[in-house]
Amino acid sequence: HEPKYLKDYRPPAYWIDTIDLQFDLYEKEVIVTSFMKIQRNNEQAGEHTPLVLNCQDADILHVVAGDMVLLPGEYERGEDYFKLNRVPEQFTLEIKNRLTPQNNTSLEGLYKSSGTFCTQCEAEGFRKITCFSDRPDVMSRFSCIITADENKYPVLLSNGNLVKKGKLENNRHYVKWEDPFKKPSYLFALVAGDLVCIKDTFTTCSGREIDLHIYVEAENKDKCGHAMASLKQSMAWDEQRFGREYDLDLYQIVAVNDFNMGAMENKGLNVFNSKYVLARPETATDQDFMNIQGVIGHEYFHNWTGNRVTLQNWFQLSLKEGLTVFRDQEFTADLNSRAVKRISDVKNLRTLQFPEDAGPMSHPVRPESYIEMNNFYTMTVYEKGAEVIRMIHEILGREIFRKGMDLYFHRFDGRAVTTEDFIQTMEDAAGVDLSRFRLWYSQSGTPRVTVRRTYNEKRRQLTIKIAQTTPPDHNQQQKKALHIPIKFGLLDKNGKDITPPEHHLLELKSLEKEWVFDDIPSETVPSLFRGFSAPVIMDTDLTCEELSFLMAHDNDAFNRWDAAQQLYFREIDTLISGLQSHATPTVSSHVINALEKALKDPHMDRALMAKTITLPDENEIGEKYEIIDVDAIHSARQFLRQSIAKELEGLFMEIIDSGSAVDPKDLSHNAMAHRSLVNAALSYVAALESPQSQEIIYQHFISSGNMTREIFSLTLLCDMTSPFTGPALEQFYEKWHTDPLVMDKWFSVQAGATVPGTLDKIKSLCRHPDFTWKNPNRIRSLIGVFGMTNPFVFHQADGAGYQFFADKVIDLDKINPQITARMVSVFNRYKRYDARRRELMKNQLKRIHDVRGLSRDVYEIVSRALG
Ligand code: DPP
Ligand code: ZN
Repeated sequence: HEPKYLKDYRPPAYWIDTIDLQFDLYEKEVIVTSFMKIQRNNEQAGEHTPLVLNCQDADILHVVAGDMVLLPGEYERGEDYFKLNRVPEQFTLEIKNRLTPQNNTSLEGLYKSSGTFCTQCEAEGFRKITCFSDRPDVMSRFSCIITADENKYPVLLSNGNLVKKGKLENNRHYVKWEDPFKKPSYLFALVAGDLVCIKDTFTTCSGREIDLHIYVEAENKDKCGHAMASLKQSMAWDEQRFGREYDLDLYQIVAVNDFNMGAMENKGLNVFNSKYVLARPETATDQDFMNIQGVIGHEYFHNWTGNRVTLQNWFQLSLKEGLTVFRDQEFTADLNSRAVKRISDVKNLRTLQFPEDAGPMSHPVRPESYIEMNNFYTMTVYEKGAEVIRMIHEILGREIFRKGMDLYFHRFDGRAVTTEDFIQTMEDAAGVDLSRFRLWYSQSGTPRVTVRRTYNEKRRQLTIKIAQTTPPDHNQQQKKALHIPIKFGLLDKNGKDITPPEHHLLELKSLEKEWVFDDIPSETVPSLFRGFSAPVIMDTDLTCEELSFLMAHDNDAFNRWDAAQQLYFREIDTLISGLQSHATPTVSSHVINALEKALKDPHMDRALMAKTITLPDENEIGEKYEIIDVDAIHSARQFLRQSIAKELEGLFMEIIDSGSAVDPKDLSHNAMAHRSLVNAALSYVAALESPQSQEIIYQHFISSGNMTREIFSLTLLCDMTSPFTGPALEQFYEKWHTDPLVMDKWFSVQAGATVPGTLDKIKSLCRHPDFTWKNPNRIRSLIGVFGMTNPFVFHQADGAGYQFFADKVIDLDKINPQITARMVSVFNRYKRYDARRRELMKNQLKRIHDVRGLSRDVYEIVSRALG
């Protein structure tokens, strides 16, 4: 398990200009024939440089170089490579090999999902299909012939355009696909199955008509409307916002049930986890609808940021992912509520990326080494990477940023490039110096930014001192000052914005800096990092009164929400200290007052109101502490929730009653916003734990009319000890047991409960006939939810949660290493718990580490955690 290093990158010794593939698909095996035109890269290699191709699991049957048949002794075959010691400057190479996709449970390379053949090649899966230079800087023109039984596999797809098809003997048929665009092997795709096709078209800005095809299993035919509408929205948005037009005449999406990731942007043939395609209001929540729109957009936007301009090597992953996440965030923000989108993204970043960046897996946005590339599809590369792009956007402004993007596409279309190329282009387009800014790509860790004020009454002068520090970690012992953009505002005591126009953006480029503002009235309140303008942890000297004021008056919606969050954190912190010293807890009146004011605000958007009244979750709260006291956090949060519920019950009931006015099938922003507010109110009412409140939730459950209401009320019922819980779970099961995506939710709500007996329940659910270790969505919905989002049960003091989890990790690694590596990361932060839990978790890590034949994926995570 040797690491690869960015510093060792060299351009390839050989180019592969074209590759013509043929796949003969049979029930027991697949025969792959590959015909490549190879050309030496004279800048890197000479006549003595061997040709080395990546090759894993492939059973080689036949090799022809030029017109010579090579016998096994005439080529070298290692565990993961194929080698020819002497080759001419230009030659052709044909390799025939055998695969057994039906035994491939890793879901990487060619595999079968519910009877459909499909591929997943990113990052390094193409080498599991055939021998190739499986690296993104080798770009080739691909063609692909597929032959298969016509009854079992009427649909045969690959990248690009269909150029030929016909019948063969023995009831078989064939197709030939050609992709006119050169691409790296990670963008290759093949699908063969018995699927139905939903068709539509899109006319591009230059008037070309593009065929849009979505392929799904027949029973899902009526669940594709939203995905198709989202695809058309994506195509139109990329034209309007970035001037990018689609390039092929056909865009295909296939939904499969078994998929490790969310979706994959293969050129002209996206393969999707069915979770991000299929939706009807009865089966999918409003959040699912939003996620589908976002992921369809994300994969579509990759056509320019990723496919047309691709990566020089995998260390550059954020070049396409950070940029494409930024683009999909903007897409969602432009089409829906910008503030709601920003709040969800920041919450996600704080709950998942900040901890990653403070733990053993911490790495820069551009990592410097990896053992298994799949482990670096991280929150840091994706979400922090998107924040880095967003900061550039903030510094340059929208128009100059667009100018930079145009130049980037102009310079690098058809090429494999680096994050440095991107930054350089932005500098050139904008005429700015981003030399210090580049540190965001190379330095890991979350900066802490401290803000301190002094006000001189006499001179009416406000001084704001801002300082930054990033804690040292295994990547860098000494951290440098980053270039941090701070969107800024000043509010006078009536809430009027009095920001001097030249100070809407403060740029901190040193360890500390002071800004002095003249002629500022007393009681002026600053608003910092508006819209969360940089991915930092901020520490201010704002009082609770000032936070309540910002919550009511800031003209930045994100900061209004964030002020509420800070108030909750402070309150919970006080409650936790109280619990730890056995004092009688009480909730401060200013929190209740601030909430009441927000709930009575007639102008506030309901979706924002829902976000504002929702308390931070237990993982988010834990993040604030050096040593995480899971029990105290759970109790303090519960206590706060119950106290708010008791004080404001009347208001919550009014909101719940108003919910019946909304059509459950309406997917407009207003309807979704209303439902999210009703759910937030229901959650408070559930906290009352009275027989009446249980009755209200149950009534809500049986009369729901859509999945948003149905699953939320079921979640609340599962989290209480109530006579309604069992019957509700049974009714839900009866109604939905034939729909796998809905069944995932049924598993999740039970895995996330904090009532006594939850761990035993989860153990028995592992033996449920509908549970399977072969389906990533199912594993994530039960084991993933338990490990990642249920800290109270996972960290139960006797270590039974850890033991169970480690047992499952060890078994699952033999089936699907990629998913297992994700799961095992829950142990990464064992040092953040008390001595006893720390020891218990460490023991499980050691136990996993010592398993014979552990995958590279899991080995890398576990050895870093222990290291
Ligand atoms: N399919 C994954 C994504 O789109 C990896 N490229 O992010
Ligand atoms: Zn992506």
